[in-house]
Amino acid sequence: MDGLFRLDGRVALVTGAAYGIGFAIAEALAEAGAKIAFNCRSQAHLDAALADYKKLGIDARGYICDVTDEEAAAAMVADIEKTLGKIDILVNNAGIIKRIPMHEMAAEEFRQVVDIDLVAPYIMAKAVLPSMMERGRGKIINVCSMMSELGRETVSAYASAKGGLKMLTRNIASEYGKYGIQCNGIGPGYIATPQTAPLREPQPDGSRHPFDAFIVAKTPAERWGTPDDLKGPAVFLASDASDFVNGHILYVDGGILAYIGKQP
Ligand code: NAP
Ligand code: GCO
Repeated sequence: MDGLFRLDGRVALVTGAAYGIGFAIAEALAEAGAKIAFNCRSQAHLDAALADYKKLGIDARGYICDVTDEEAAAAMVADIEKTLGKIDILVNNAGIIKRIPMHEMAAEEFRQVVDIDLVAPYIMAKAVLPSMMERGRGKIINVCSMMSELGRETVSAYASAKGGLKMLTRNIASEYGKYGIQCNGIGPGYIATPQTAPLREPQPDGSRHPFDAFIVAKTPAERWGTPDDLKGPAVFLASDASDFVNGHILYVDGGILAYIGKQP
């Protein structure tokens, strides 16, 4: 069984893995034996991340690359292929959110979220697919969201992008399954990272942020998730253990999507 989940010698690119969920996923793939490449947008984040990977004994190759920039993404993929080898595993993790009521949101803000959270996974997948098709194997993992299924106030662009990402996942699976490529999604629940920090900030009187209390009550596990909660699911979807799993979204949400919410 152990071998089924091993990734020895495989090359993995995890986008936006300077910190947060992407970092934990990259750490897990490295622990399973993969060679790691990652990117982010700023030199400061890149330097801090390289130091963090080094502390864990992971020799990660880092790039400054905005995933919305098709040329830069292609150049990064070409460099990874030259230095580490052809990419076996792509994790489309980089993402942003803007919490703005839709009627107050500028079209440009909406577009920026869709560009990073939906168009960029298409750009990245397009960059790695030809070599995966040639070799007859490959794993693409798209980081989706509760908002791939649910709506909520202020996150119209994010929900539109993550709902679209769920369908891009199914479409890649449909179009490229015949080449031995699997494309699946991970749908994290509410995970404690910089992205969700504003939703957990204690109130001036020291009490819990109301959204924090709401999420704990809405989650059967009665807690926020941690980036480490995504490690096992990521290794599963990156490994031979999931070779006949395709077009699936694996929700890792402590049960949120199964639950109507705490009864009064
Ligand atoms: P985070 O803490 O904000 O980290 C985001 C990462 O993405 C950073 O490394 C950031 O680095 C990078 N990034 C953002 N835009 C980028 C771009 N255009 N090009 C390249 N890198 C970019 O977010 P997170 O909470 O770990 O979330 C990671 C993914 O999981 C996102 O797709 C998010 O939507 C999704 N997700 C999060 C949660 C949650 O509860 N936290 C739940 C469900 C889904 P730089 O700042 O240096 O660019
Ligand atoms: C929000 C949150 C969410 C989470 C996550 C849920 O404001 O509702 O940030 O969108 O980050 O994507 O799965």
